[in-house]
Amino acid sequence: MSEFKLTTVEEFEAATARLLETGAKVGADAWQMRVKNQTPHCKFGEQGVCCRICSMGPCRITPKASRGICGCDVHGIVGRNFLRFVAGGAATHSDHGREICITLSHAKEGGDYQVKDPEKLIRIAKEWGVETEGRDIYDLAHEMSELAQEEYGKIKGYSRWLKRAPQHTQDLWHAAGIEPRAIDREVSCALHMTHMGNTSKPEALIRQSLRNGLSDGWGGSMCGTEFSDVLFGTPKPIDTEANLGVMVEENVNIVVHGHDPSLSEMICEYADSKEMIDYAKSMGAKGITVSGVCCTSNEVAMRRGIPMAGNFLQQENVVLTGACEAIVVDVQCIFPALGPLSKCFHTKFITTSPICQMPDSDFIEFHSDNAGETAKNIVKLACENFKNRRPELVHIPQLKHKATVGYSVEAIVKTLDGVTNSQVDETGTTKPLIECITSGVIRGAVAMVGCNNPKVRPDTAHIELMKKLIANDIVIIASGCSAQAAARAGLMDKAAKDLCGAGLKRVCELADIPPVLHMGSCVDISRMMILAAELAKDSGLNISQLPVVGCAPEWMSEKAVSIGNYVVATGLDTFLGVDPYVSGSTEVAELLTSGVRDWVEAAYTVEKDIDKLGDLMIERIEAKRDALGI
Ligand code: CUV
Ligand code: SF4
Repeated sequence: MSEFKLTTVEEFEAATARLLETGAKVGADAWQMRVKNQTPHCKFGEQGVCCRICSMGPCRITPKASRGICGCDVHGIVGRNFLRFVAGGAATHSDHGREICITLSHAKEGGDYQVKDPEKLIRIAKEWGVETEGRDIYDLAHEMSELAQEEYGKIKGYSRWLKRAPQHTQDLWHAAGIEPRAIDREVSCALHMTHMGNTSKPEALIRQSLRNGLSDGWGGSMCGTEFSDVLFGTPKPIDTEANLGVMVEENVNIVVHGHDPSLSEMICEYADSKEMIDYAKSMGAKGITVSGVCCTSNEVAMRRGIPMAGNFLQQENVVLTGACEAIVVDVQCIFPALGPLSKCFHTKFITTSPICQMPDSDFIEFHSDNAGETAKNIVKLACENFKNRRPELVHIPQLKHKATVGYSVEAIVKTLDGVTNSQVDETGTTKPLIECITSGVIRGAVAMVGCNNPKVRPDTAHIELMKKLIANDIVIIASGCSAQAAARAGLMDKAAKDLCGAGLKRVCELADIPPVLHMGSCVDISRMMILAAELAKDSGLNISQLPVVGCAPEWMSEKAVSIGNYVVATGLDTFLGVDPYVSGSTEVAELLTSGVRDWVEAAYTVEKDIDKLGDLMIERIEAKRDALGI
C-alpha cells in the first residue's frame, strides 16, 4: 500500500483556527468574521436583478415591478450586469498584459529587465510578420513591445493572436460576429452598450460578453503570458513547496502578493543577492525567505521555484503568523483588510502600484524604469523590520508539501514527448498526449482554475474534484488559486500518482510528472487555450470535440467570468460552482447554459453540489469520447 498522504482541508482549517486565535489576541478581524456580518447576502444582487446604471434608479425587479423606470425588463438588467462584470475582468487582465508589454520596452542588455527567452521572442515576431533576420534582440524586443501595445488601441483589424486558433474556431468566431478588435475597444464597447438606454436584448449582450472575453484570453492575457515568458523565461518543470510552512521563523519573511511579475521578479532577484542576505544577517536573521500568495506567487514559483505560502483566502494568514516582515503587493485580489491587519502586527504592508492604493499601507511606487532600486529598498525595509517582531505572537503552522510546477505548453510538449511507443513520435507536437487520450490511457483533461470563495468551503471543491478526476484517469491542468490549492494539498507531488487510476498513473510514471500540472497564473489560462488549439490542430479535430473541459468551482472575481467567457467561446464546456448573478433571468441563464452552443459549440454548466459537478464533467468527457468512437 502506498504511504502517500495528502494534507487534508481539516488540517488547513486547524492551522487557520490557531492563527485566528493570535488574531483575536491583537484585536484583528478576518474574512471569516466579515462573512458572518454580510450574511445573508442581498437577494436582488445575488440574482442580478438590481440596476443602478442611471440615477433614476436603483431599480430592482420584483413580482410587482417587472420593469425598471426606463422600462428595461429583468433580462436586459441581468444581461447588462453580466456584460459589465465581464468588461471589468477583461480590462483587469488586459491592463496587466499591457504593463508587461511596457516592461518589455525597458528591457536592455545588462539591465534590470532582460530578454531571457530570445527564441520565443523571435517565434512571436515571425508570427506577427516582423523582420527578425540579423536584428539586435533588444531592438526587436522594443519593436514588439510597441506592436503589442498597439494591439490595445489599433483602429483596424482583429487581435493578432486569433490566428493561433484552428481555422474552424476562427470561422465560428467570424460567423458569430465575436472576433475581438482592439483590446481596449471591446471594454469600451461593453460599457457603451450597457449605458442607460442602449442594449437590453440579451442575445446581443451575451455576444459582446463573449467578444470581450476573447479580447482578454486571445488578446490582453495572451500578451501578458507570452511577453512575461520572453522577459522572465518560459517555465520549465521545477521543484518547490507550498503552504504556510514554507515561511521560515529564523529568516526575514517577505511575502509577494498580487499578479504582475515585474515587481515580484525583482524582489526575488534582490532578496537572493549576497548583499541583502548579509544585511538580513546584520539584523539578526539567518537569511531571507520570499514566498508568495495568489498569482504573482504562481509566476515566481513557475520560473524560480519560489515557494507558495497560500492562495487568495490565506492572504490574511501570512500576516497572522506574526513572522511576516513585509507583504509586498502589486495589483488585484489584494484584501484592503491587509491595511488594518498589518497594523496589529509589526508587518509592513507595502503597496507599489498606482492602480492599487490602499489606506494603512506604505506606498512605494514601482516602475519598470526604477525597478531594481525600488525592489532593493523594499527588501532592505523588510530586513530592518525583523527586529520589530513580537516573539510571543510568532507561530508558523508547520504544514507544507513539495510540488513540481512549471508546466508551460512548451514544457508539457517536451515532457510528454517519448512517453508513447509511437512511431510518429515527432518532437514538438502534442501527438503523444493525443495518443494517450485516444487509446484511453488518459480519458481526458480538465482545466481547473479560479479563486477561493467563502461561499464554498475553501479549497475543498478544488481538491475533492481533482481527487475524483485523477482517480478516473483524467489529467488536470491547473492555474491560479486552484493550482495553489492542489500544491498545498500535495496533488503536485509526483507521489500523488498513487491516487490516480491505472492509466494516468502509468503516464505519470513514464513522463515523471504529477497528475495535476501547474500551468501558471490566471493570465496563463491563455496557455491552456494554446494547448487546446494545438491539440485540435495536431489531431485534426475541432476544439469542441476534444474530451477536455474547464472548471472554476470556487471562483469569485470579475476576471474569472471574463475567463469563463473566452474558454466557452474557444469551444470548451465550462463548469462553475458559483452562480454569476444571472439566476434572475431565464433568458440570460438559458443563453449561457445552452444558447451560446449554437455559436461556439460550448456552454456553461452551473452546479453548486461539488460531487455532482464532478460527475457532470466526467459524463461530458465520456460523451465526447463516445461521439468520437474512442
Ligand atoms: Ni487571478 S484565482 S483569487 S489570484 S483571480 Fe485572484 Fe489569480 Fe482568483 Fe486567485
Ligand atoms: Fe432603472 Fe433603467 Fe436607470 Fe437601470 S437604466 S436604473 S432600470 S431607469
